Amino acid sequence: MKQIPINDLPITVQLDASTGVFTPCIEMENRRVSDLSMMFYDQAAVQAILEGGDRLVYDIRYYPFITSVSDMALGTTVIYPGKVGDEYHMTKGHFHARADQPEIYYCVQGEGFLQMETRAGDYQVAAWKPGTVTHIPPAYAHRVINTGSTPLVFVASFHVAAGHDYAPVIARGFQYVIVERDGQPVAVPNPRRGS
Ligand code: M6P
Ligand code: ZN
Repeated sequence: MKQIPINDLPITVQLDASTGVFTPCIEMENRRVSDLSMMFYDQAAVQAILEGGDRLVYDIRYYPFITSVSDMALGTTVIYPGKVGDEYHMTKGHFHARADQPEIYYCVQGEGFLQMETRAGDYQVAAWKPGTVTHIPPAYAHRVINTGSTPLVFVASFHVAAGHDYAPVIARGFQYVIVERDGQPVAVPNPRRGS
């Protein structure tokens, strides 16, 4: 994240829940299929998309609230509808680099799932629709999947120091992948985990 000046005064931003855009915003990132190339299980489908010129999967917006005492951040993510092979568009997913840091995710638009998994293998999933709020305990990796036909928008609240650890998710993924079968989202065992 950028270096943000300390501000001990209250800050208010205005969110458009249909787009995830809030104003003012400090930082924005785009994530494309190329950024998630290791995350989707169907590597042939990934290559076919990349040969055709890549594709936007989601946007992230951040506002780190830096005070002289402690630093919360606001994030919004909009995951555009689509699939790579039969696997729905999703975030990369991450553990927090700091093992004592939880996070709150709040779905404001769209439908999908939040997958959560500990390093020891406890797997949990929450079905999401607008208004669903999930507390993600510190030890759980977290990934959001958009299984709908419209953008999925969620709000995140976390401590700036939490950090992102993507390595275990790149290496193994989550226990299940969410794929389309007969027009419906279903969870199937992740082929990358082996049997
Ligand atoms: C939320 C927060 C961010 C995170 C983003 C996308 O906005 O959890 O910290 O970066 O979602 O998730 P990921 O980094 O896993 O792609
Ligand atoms: Zn997080």
